[in-house]
Amino acid sequence: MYTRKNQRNLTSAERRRFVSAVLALKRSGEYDEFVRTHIAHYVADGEDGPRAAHMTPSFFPWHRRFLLEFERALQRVDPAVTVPYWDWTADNTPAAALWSEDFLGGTGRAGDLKVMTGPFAHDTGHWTIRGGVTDRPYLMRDLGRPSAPIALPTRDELAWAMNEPVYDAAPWDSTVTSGFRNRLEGWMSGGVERWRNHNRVHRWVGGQMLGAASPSDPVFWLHHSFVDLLWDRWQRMHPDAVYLPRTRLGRGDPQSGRVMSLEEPMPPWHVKPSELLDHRNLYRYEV
Ligand SMILES: [Cu+2]
Repeated sequence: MYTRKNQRNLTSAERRRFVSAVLALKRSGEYDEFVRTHIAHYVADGEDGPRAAHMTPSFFPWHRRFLLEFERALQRVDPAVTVPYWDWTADNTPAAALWSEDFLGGTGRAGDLKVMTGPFAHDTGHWTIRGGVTDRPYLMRDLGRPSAPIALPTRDELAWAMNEPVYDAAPWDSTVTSGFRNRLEGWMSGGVERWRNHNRVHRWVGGQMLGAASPSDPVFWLHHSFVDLLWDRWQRMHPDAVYLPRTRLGRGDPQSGRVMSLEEPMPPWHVKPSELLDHRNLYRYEV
Protein backbone atom coordinates (compact mmCIF):
# COMPACT_ATOMS: atom_id res chain seq x y z
CA MET A 1 0.00 0.00 0.00
CA TYR A 2 1.38 3.37 -0.97
CA THR A 3 0.15 6.90 -1.56
CA ARG A 4 0.01 9.01 -4.69
CA LYS A 5 0.48 12.62 -3.74
CA ASN A 6 -0.69 15.85 -5.24
CA GLN A 7 2.38 17.06 -7.16
CA ARG A 8 2.14 20.47 -5.46
CA ASN A 9 2.84 18.80 -2.09
CA LEU A 10 5.99 16.94 -3.12
CA THR A 11 9.14 17.91 -1.27
CA SER A 12 12.14 18.84 -3.38
CA ALA A 13 13.69 15.47 -2.48
CA GLU A 14 10.54 13.67 -3.71
CA ARG A 15 10.60 15.60 -6.95
CA ARG A 16 14.25 14.75 -7.46
CA ARG A 17 13.65 11.06 -6.85
CA PHE A 18 10.69 10.95 -9.22
CA VAL A 19 12.71 12.66 -11.96
CA SER A 20 15.74 10.39 -11.37
CA ALA A 21 13.61 7.24 -11.61
CA VAL A 22 12.00 8.46 -14.85
CA LEU A 23 15.43 9.22 -16.31
CA ALA A 24 16.65 5.76 -15.28
CA LEU A 25 13.79 4.13 -17.22
CA LYS A 26 14.65 6.30 -20.18
CA ARG A 27 18.28 5.15 -20.07
CA SER A 28 17.34 1.48 -19.86
CA GLY A 29 14.94 1.73 -22.82
CA GLU A 30 11.92 0.76 -20.72
CA TYR A 31 10.43 4.23 -20.99
CA ASP A 32 10.26 4.04 -24.77
CA GLU A 33 8.49 0.68 -24.46
CA PHE A 34 5.69 2.45 -22.59
CA VAL A 35 5.40 5.01 -25.39
CA ARG A 36 5.27 2.21 -27.94
CA THR A 37 2.56 0.36 -25.99
CA HIS A 38 0.45 3.52 -25.91
CA ILE A 39 0.89 4.07 -29.65
CA ALA A 40 0.06 0.43 -30.43
CA HIS A 41 -3.25 0.67 -28.57
CA TYR A 42 -4.30 4.02 -29.93
CA VAL A 43 -7.12 2.79 -32.17
CA ALA A 44 -9.69 5.42 -33.10
CA ASP A 45 -13.38 4.89 -33.86
CA GLY A 46 -12.80 4.90 -37.58
CA GLU A 47 -10.06 2.28 -37.50
CA ASP A 48 -10.43 -1.49 -37.41
CA GLY A 49 -9.73 -3.70 -34.45
CA PRO A 50 -10.39 -3.72 -30.73
CA ARG A 51 -10.39 -0.36 -28.98
CA ALA A 52 -9.22 -1.00 -25.44
CA ALA A 53 -7.60 2.30 -24.55
CA HIS A 54 -9.31 5.33 -26.11
CA MET A 55 -12.78 6.36 -27.27
CA THR A 56 -14.09 3.36 -25.37
CA PRO A 57 -15.59 2.30 -22.03
CA SER A 58 -12.30 0.70 -20.91
CA PHE A 59 -10.47 4.04 -21.18
CA PHE A 60 -10.32 4.17 -17.36
CA PRO A 61 -9.31 0.58 -16.52
CA TRP A 62 -6.83 0.44 -19.42
CA HIS A 63 -5.03 3.57 -18.24
CA ARG A 64 -5.20 2.42 -14.60
CA ARG A 65 -3.27 -0.71 -15.55
CA PHE A 66 -0.90 1.26 -17.81
CA LEU A 67 -0.05 3.59 -14.91
CA LEU A 68 0.42 0.65 -12.55
CA GLU A 69 2.89 -0.93 -14.96
CA PHE A 70 4.80 2.34 -15.14
CA GLU A 71 4.72 2.83 -11.39
CA ARG A 72 6.06 -0.70 -10.81
CA ALA A 73 8.90 0.04 -13.22
CA LEU A 74 9.69 3.27 -11.32
CA GLN A 75 9.60 1.36 -8.05
CA ARG A 76 12.13 -1.18 -9.32
CA VAL A 77 14.47 1.80 -9.62
CA ASP A 78 13.42 3.48 -6.36
CA PRO A 79 10.83 1.74 -4.15
CA ALA A 80 9.77 5.05 -2.57
CA VAL A 81 8.61 6.64 -5.82
CA THR A 82 4.92 6.84 -6.78
CA VAL A 83 3.18 8.69 -9.61
CA PRO A 84 2.01 12.10 -8.35
CA TYR A 85 -1.16 13.66 -9.68
CA TRP A 86 -1.73 17.04 -11.28
CA ASP A 87 -5.03 18.71 -10.37
CA TRP A 88 -5.34 20.85 -13.49
CA THR A 89 -8.40 22.66 -12.17
CA ALA A 90 -6.19 24.17 -9.44
CA ASP A 91 -2.68 24.39 -10.93
CA ASN A 92 -3.95 25.83 -14.16
CA THR A 93 -1.26 28.17 -15.49
CA PRO A 94 2.23 27.78 -16.97
CA ALA A 95 3.48 29.48 -13.78
CA ALA A 96 2.52 26.46 -11.64
CA ALA A 97 5.41 24.81 -9.80
CA LEU A 98 4.80 21.67 -11.87
CA TRP A 99 6.63 23.36 -14.74
CA SER A 100 9.63 24.49 -12.73
CA GLU A 101 13.20 23.73 -13.63
CA ASP A 102 13.67 21.12 -10.92
CA PHE A 103 10.56 19.21 -11.91
CA LEU A 104 9.07 18.90 -15.40
CA GLY A 105 10.59 22.01 -16.99
CA GLY A 106 8.62 24.66 -18.84
CA THR A 107 6.95 25.39 -22.12
CA GLY A 108 8.61 25.23 -25.54
CA ARG A 109 10.33 28.14 -27.21
CA ALA A 110 8.67 30.13 -29.97
CA GLY A 111 8.94 28.64 -33.43
CA ASP A 112 9.76 24.97 -32.93
CA LEU A 113 8.20 24.55 -29.43
CA LYS A 114 11.38 22.89 -28.18
CA VAL A 115 11.49 22.61 -24.39
CA MET A 116 14.65 24.36 -23.18
CA THR A 117 14.41 24.04 -19.39
CA GLY A 118 14.29 21.24 -16.84
CA PRO A 119 15.46 17.62 -16.83
CA PHE A 120 13.54 16.61 -19.97
CA ALA A 121 14.96 19.28 -22.26
CA HIS A 122 16.68 17.59 -25.20
CA ASP A 123 19.83 19.64 -24.75
CA THR A 124 20.50 17.91 -21.42
CA GLY A 125 21.30 14.80 -23.45
CA HIS A 126 18.96 12.67 -21.31
CA TRP A 127 15.69 12.93 -23.18
CA THR A 128 15.73 11.95 -26.84
CA ILE A 129 12.35 11.03 -28.27
CA ARG A 130 12.24 7.92 -30.42
CA GLY A 131 9.50 6.09 -32.21
CA GLY A 132 6.98 8.87 -31.87
CA VAL A 133 4.51 10.13 -34.38
CA THR A 134 6.75 13.04 -35.33
CA ASP A 135 10.37 12.76 -36.31
CA ARG A 136 11.41 15.50 -33.88
CA PRO A 137 13.86 14.07 -31.35
CA TYR A 138 13.12 16.77 -28.77
CA LEU A 139 10.27 17.27 -26.33
CA MET A 140 7.85 19.98 -27.43
CA ARG A 141 5.26 21.94 -25.45
CA ASP A 142 2.97 24.84 -26.14
CA LEU A 143 1.43 25.45 -22.71
CA GLY A 144 -1.89 27.26 -23.07
CA ARG A 145 -1.33 27.58 -26.84
CA PRO A 146 -0.60 31.34 -26.80
CA SER A 147 -1.18 31.69 -30.55
CA ALA A 148 -4.85 30.70 -30.03
CA PRO A 149 -5.28 30.51 -26.27
CA ILE A 150 -7.21 27.71 -24.65
CA ALA A 151 -7.86 27.24 -20.94
CA LEU A 152 -7.53 24.15 -18.80
CA PRO A 153 -10.84 22.61 -17.71
CA THR A 154 -12.65 24.49 -14.97
CA ARG A 155 -14.25 22.99 -11.90
CA ASP A 156 -17.65 23.51 -13.53
CA GLU A 157 -16.63 21.63 -16.62
CA LEU A 158 -15.29 18.81 -14.50
CA ALA A 159 -18.53 18.76 -12.49
CA TRP A 160 -20.47 18.39 -15.75
CA ALA A 161 -18.71 15.02 -16.13
CA MET A 162 -18.62 14.01 -12.47
CA ASN A 163 -22.34 14.61 -11.93
CA GLU A 164 -23.28 12.24 -14.74
CA PRO A 165 -24.65 9.15 -12.98
CA VAL A 166 -24.33 6.64 -15.86
CA TYR A 167 -20.88 5.24 -16.66
CA ASP A 168 -21.11 5.05 -20.44
CA ALA A 169 -23.66 4.54 -23.21
CA ALA A 170 -24.09 3.17 -26.72
CA PRO A 171 -22.50 3.49 -29.24
CA TRP A 172 -19.57 3.25 -26.77
CA ASP A 173 -17.22 5.47 -28.76
CA SER A 174 -16.15 9.10 -29.17
CA THR A 175 -19.56 10.25 -30.38
CA VAL A 176 -21.60 9.48 -27.29
CA THR A 177 -22.66 12.73 -25.58
CA SER A 178 -23.99 11.29 -22.32
CA GLY A 179 -22.18 9.13 -19.80
CA PHE A 180 -19.37 9.88 -17.41
CA ARG A 181 -16.68 8.18 -19.51
CA ASN A 182 -16.82 10.37 -22.59
CA ARG A 183 -17.66 13.51 -20.65
CA LEU A 184 -14.38 13.03 -18.83
CA GLU A 185 -12.39 11.54 -21.73
CA GLY A 186 -13.67 14.53 -23.66
CA TRP A 187 -14.50 13.77 -27.29
CA MET A 188 -17.30 16.15 -28.11
CA SER A 189 -18.23 17.63 -31.45
CA GLY A 190 -18.16 21.26 -32.45
CA GLY A 191 -15.97 24.32 -32.10
CA VAL A 192 -13.56 25.28 -29.37
CA GLU A 193 -15.54 23.32 -26.80
CA ARG A 194 -14.81 20.14 -28.66
CA TRP A 195 -12.11 18.98 -26.30
CA ARG A 196 -13.34 18.53 -22.76
CA ASN A 197 -11.60 17.61 -19.55
CA HIS A 198 -8.98 14.90 -20.24
CA ASN A 199 -8.63 15.78 -23.92
CA ARG A 200 -8.49 19.50 -23.25
CA VAL A 201 -5.51 18.98 -20.96
CA HIS A 202 -3.66 17.17 -23.75
CA ARG A 203 -4.48 20.14 -26.03
CA TRP A 204 -3.40 22.71 -23.47
CA VAL A 205 0.04 21.11 -23.04
CA GLY A 206 0.55 20.65 -26.79
CA GLY A 207 3.60 19.12 -28.46
CA GLN A 208 3.83 15.35 -28.12
CA MET A 209 0.84 15.39 -25.75
CA LEU A 210 -1.41 15.97 -28.78
CA GLY A 211 -0.98 12.52 -30.25
CA ALA A 212 -0.63 8.81 -29.67
CA ALA A 213 2.95 9.31 -28.45
CA SER A 214 1.71 11.46 -25.55
CA PRO A 215 3.62 9.48 -22.85
CA SER A 216 6.77 10.97 -24.44
CA ASP A 217 6.04 13.91 -22.14
CA PRO A 218 6.35 12.83 -18.49
CA VAL A 219 3.42 15.10 -17.59
CA PHE A 220 1.28 12.39 -19.20
CA TRP A 221 1.63 10.27 -16.04
CA LEU A 222 0.66 13.10 -13.67
CA HIS A 223 -2.32 13.96 -15.84
CA HIS A 224 -3.53 10.36 -15.96
CA SER A 225 -2.94 9.91 -12.25
CA PHE A 226 -5.50 12.69 -11.72
CA VAL A 227 -7.86 11.11 -14.27
CA ASP A 228 -7.54 7.86 -12.30
CA LEU A 229 -8.32 9.71 -9.06
CA LEU A 230 -11.40 11.22 -10.73
CA TRP A 231 -12.70 7.80 -11.73
CA ASP A 232 -12.33 6.75 -8.10
CA ARG A 233 -14.09 9.91 -6.89
CA TRP A 234 -16.92 9.37 -9.40
CA GLN A 235 -17.44 5.82 -8.10
CA ARG A 236 -17.79 7.16 -4.57
CA MET A 237 -20.19 9.89 -5.70
CA HIS A 238 -22.35 7.29 -7.45
CA PRO A 239 -22.12 4.15 -5.30
CA ASP A 240 -24.86 2.37 -7.26
CA ALA A 241 -23.31 3.01 -10.67
CA VAL A 242 -21.69 0.11 -12.49
CA TYR A 243 -19.20 -0.32 -15.30
CA LEU A 244 -20.96 -0.55 -18.66
CA PRO A 245 -21.38 -2.48 -20.86
CA ARG A 246 -22.01 -5.14 -18.27
CA THR A 247 -22.06 -8.05 -20.70
CA ARG A 248 -20.57 -8.79 -24.11
CA LEU A 249 -22.35 -6.89 -26.88
CA GLY A 250 -24.49 -8.95 -29.25
CA ARG A 251 -23.15 -10.02 -32.61
CA GLY A 252 -25.38 -7.56 -34.40
CA ASP A 253 -23.87 -4.63 -32.52
CA PRO A 254 -21.33 -2.73 -34.64
CA GLN A 255 -19.10 -2.42 -31.55
CA SER A 256 -19.17 -6.15 -30.80
CA GLY A 257 -15.60 -7.38 -30.34
CA ARG A 258 -14.31 -3.82 -30.46
CA VAL A 259 -15.13 -2.60 -26.96
CA MET A 260 -14.57 -4.54 -23.76
CA SER A 261 -17.45 -5.26 -21.44
CA LEU A 262 -16.88 -5.94 -17.75
CA GLU A 263 -15.44 -9.45 -18.11
CA GLU A 264 -13.68 -9.20 -21.48
CA PRO A 265 -9.89 -9.13 -21.20
CA MET A 266 -8.04 -6.05 -22.41
CA PRO A 267 -4.85 -6.22 -24.44
CA PRO A 268 -1.92 -6.32 -23.91
CA TRP A 269 -2.26 -7.63 -20.34
CA HIS A 270 -5.37 -9.83 -20.69
CA VAL A 271 -6.84 -8.24 -17.61
CA LYS A 272 -10.58 -7.58 -17.33
CA PRO A 273 -12.12 -4.23 -16.44
CA SER A 274 -13.72 -6.03 -13.46
CA GLU A 275 -10.24 -6.62 -12.00
CA LEU A 276 -9.40 -2.91 -12.05
CA LEU A 277 -12.50 -1.32 -10.58
CA ASP A 278 -10.96 -0.90 -7.15
CA HIS A 279 -7.38 0.17 -6.47
CA ARG A 280 -7.56 0.63 -2.73
CA ASN A 281 -5.60 -2.52 -1.93
CA LEU A 282 -2.68 -1.14 -3.93
CA TYR A 283 -2.56 2.61 -3.51
CA ARG A 284 -4.47 5.57 -2.21
CA TYR A 285 -4.69 9.19 -3.20
CA GLU A 286 -3.65 11.91 -0.83
CA VAL A 287 -6.47 14.44 -0.59
CU1 LIG B 1 -3.94 7.22 -23.46
